[in-house]
Amino acid sequence: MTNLRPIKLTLGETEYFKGIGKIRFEGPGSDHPMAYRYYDENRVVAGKTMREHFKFAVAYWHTLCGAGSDPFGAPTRFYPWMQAKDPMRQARDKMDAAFEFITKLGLAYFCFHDFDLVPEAETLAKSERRLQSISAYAREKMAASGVGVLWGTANLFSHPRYMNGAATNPDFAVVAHAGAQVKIALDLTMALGGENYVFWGGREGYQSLLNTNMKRELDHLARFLHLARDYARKQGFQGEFFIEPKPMEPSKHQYDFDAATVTGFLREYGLIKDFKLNIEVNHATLAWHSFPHELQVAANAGLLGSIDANRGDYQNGWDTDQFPNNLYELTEAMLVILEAGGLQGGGVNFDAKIRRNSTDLDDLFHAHIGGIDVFARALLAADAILTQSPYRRIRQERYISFDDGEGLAFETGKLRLKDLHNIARRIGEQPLKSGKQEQLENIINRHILHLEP
Ligand code: XLS
Ligand code: NI
Ligand code: NI
Repeated sequence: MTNLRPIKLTLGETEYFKGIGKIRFEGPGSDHPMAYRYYDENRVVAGKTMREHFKFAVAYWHTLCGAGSDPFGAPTRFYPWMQAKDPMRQARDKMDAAFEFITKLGLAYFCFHDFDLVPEAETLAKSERRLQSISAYAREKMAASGVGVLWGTANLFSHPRYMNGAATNPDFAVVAHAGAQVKIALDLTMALGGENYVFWGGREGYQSLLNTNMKRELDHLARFLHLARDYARKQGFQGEFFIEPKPMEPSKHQYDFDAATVTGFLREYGLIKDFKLNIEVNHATLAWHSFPHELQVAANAGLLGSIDANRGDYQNGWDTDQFPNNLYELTEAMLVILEAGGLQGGGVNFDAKIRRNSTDLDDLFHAHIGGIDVFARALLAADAILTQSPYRRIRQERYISFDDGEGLAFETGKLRLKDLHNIARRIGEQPLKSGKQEQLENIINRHILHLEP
């Protein structure tokens, strides 16, 4: 399922981003800062349009709600859509700004947490009414603009009640509250025709093993995911469920540590058929993996569902969520995505925030345009590498000894350990074979610098 409806510029009562029109593709030669140089949504690459490859989404939390505060300082951005005193008025203003922003970028999707859309109220019942009211408003804006929901999720980490976790909280009352919130968020996602639903286990983990029964908490997490899946499927939800791995922050240790850990968890608890992975760049690097590594692990298991695009910082060890700008790294990532046959159900969500001292309205545009263009360039480069360079052949040739004869017999399970012993004695020490890493690195460099105009 891909939203291919035409995207129409959709303003509310106020135009928030005055002076910025619809961002258009102008080609690599353009000097216009508010234009795409590489992202041409209708251009077909490797059998699909760029729009279909990426399914770019704006992250409501960072882009519409992020005001620049950090643990050391107050907000630095006072966006006009954050000013209304009445919470529902403010929610509608924010949504007007969201649709203006998304449609000016010409994108077809957004992603949200329940309480990005409205502020959480004092009671669950009141929060639910607020969400129903904004849902009706969102549906109007979506119908007018053609924009859809890539995925929805529930914020199970900000409220103090979740300080010891949500589904893995040692207190059942909190688990029940989390369940209620997920039910409401699933209802909302379905009401908005959301294509997928995400679980990021922000505080599903521990601060100290001394007070933690890890096995019991993991059992609860699995039980909780089973309940959520059963409920949504019963309501007719056909989209994908994604787990978003992250090793730590805010917990010292997060149970969904990385792609391999989550894959093992899903297998152990019988969830592998209904859940896939949402791989985030900066979470991969926090786990001491590269982004392509995490993508490849997900792809190996058939679980490459979606990605959260951002980047970390080479010197800082935390989730800085900067906008992507590294063409070399993204080209390696696009190689994995293309060879895996693309993302299953998901797309590219900009889970990225502008820096605290980026305080102009147009900074949001520069950030997204840059991120979108670097993905488009990476796609073009990766496609060229796969189709016009010796990249595939070099890698394939490293494994040529398994293509026939005894290597093939090993691969297909026809040899015993004793056979390996006999074979090794017979063939003796063989010449060394180069891994050709530098040659392959040069191929990437050549193709990222050598794009046709
Ligand atoms: C935080 C996560 C979060 C999820 C959605 O690090 O990336 O933003 O994507 O809950
Ligand atoms: Ni994320
Ligand atoms: Ni993150």
